[in-house]
Amino acid sequence: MDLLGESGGPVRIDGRELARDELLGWASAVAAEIRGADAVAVHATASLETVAAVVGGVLAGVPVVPLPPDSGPAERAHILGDSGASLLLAASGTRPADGEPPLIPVDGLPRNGSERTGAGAAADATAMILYTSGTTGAPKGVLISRGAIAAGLDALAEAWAWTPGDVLVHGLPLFHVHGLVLGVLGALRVGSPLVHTGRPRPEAYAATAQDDGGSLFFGVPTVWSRTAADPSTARALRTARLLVSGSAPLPVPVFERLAELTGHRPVERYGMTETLITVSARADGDRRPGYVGTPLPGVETRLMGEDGWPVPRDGETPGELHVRAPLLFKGYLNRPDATAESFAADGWFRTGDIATIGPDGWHRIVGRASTDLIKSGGYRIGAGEIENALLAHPGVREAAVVGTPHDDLGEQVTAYVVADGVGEKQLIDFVAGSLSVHKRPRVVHLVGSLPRNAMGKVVKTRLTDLAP
Ligand code: MLC
Ligand code: AMP
Repeated sequence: MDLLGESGGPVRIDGRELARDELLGWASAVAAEIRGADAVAVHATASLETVAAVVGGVLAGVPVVPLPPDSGPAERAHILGDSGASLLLAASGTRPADGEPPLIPVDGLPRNGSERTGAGAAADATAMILYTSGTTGAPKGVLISRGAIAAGLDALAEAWAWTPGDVLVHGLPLFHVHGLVLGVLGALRVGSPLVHTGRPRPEAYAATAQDDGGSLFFGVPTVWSRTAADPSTARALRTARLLVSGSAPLPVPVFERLAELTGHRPVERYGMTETLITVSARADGDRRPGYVGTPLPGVETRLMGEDGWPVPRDGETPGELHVRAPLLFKGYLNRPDATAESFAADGWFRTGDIATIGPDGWHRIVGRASTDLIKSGGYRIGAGEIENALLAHPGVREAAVVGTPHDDLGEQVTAYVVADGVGEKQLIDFVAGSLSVHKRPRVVHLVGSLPRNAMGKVVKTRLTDLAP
């Protein structure tokens, strides 16, 4: 099944631009190098090399494993080992560590390959293995099929009236659903030109609106709150067609300020690595602050109570959001236990998010079932992974990690640690030595003991009593 559209505009990443045909010629040369591999890892910097490598995987029908370029050694070794990637695609300067797969220097490949479609691969073939945090342990590999990506992108194109006439602008990381699947494959499937700003800086978005006719803008709430705090930058987005927010809750005051300054009521949408985007406001419809919209075409949702019974769609009673749709993932790689746990007995996917649904079908996300998944700057971060990283320090006896409110990032990673002879800053640096940058605790509280229940389990809701 083909994932890319038949034609389209150029792709610009951080100031370097390629016409679509050149990009596909380059990706086709990548495809020739990797064909037949079980999976390939891509050192996913914000660069044209990353786009050529990922599209090369799509053309060859080889599953792509994007590696966050700042992932620490432990995280990187886990992703490479667990995914079974047999090749590493990166720019020629990159040096694989001992035991890593052999490097294919993407920038050294010719740009004149002739394959353009990758139509030979089946709809249920894995297109991507995206690593994402669970509540405990190391990140899990989410298997996403070509068919799911095609269904998800087509549903979004319809909801957002996204056409080749748009210029898509964003600066999000190229190793998650938001920046990579929607933000790169979306543009290539719909055919709209893409301008990636390197990082999602509001001033760069504003410049693109003015200089390049940017019309469709993607951002996480942190990007939109930084934009709303900078009136002249925000006003430059008046020429846009649609501002889209997702990956974390958009605060109501940010929605309102953005509407006032840009003249656009932002479109909020809700999704997950495992489900792609399932619920969204529409380009031709209402947009309500605090609400994430209605299910996309082909998506069914329901709310389930803790007692296992459906919750009424009265806009007030919260329940766990379940999803059934053609755009769901295939399972977690090497983790049949975790895959089975994430589906209800009747086959619906359990998102772990708590929501309400109104009689008119509008969804509101009100929280998560577990305190152990943190959303900081739109990144999903598992408390357990950080606790394990802290416990690896010889001075640490106990550690508990939670998300606490943060004006700019929504939540920040906050650690409560019982330790001997080690300071807060040393612990933050210690975590940075094994995990990616955004997983470092922002705040470490050294405490005498952790609150525990009669079973000896840490009561995370009482941690903030120790220190806010
Ligand atoms: C960070 N810094 C720290 C620190 N943590 N310094 C000391 N101690 C710590 N604990 C440093 C950073 O390295 C950086 O330095 C500086 O502080 C500012 O960091 P920041 O506050 O994190 O800001 P910034 O780097 O600008 O990042 C904000 C952001 C980023 C919004 C750009 O969080 C981001 O790209 N988020 C997107 C995540 C995303 O794409 N999620 C989608 C998941 S898919 P320096 O020197 O570098 O400036 C998905 C599906 C869906 O969710 O629904 O979409
Ligand atoms: P990730 O796997 O990184 O995509 O994270 C998915 C999680 O992000 C979801 O389970 C939600 O908790 C959260 N999320 C995504 N979009 C939204 C949104 N618009 N509002 C609230 N939470 C969101």
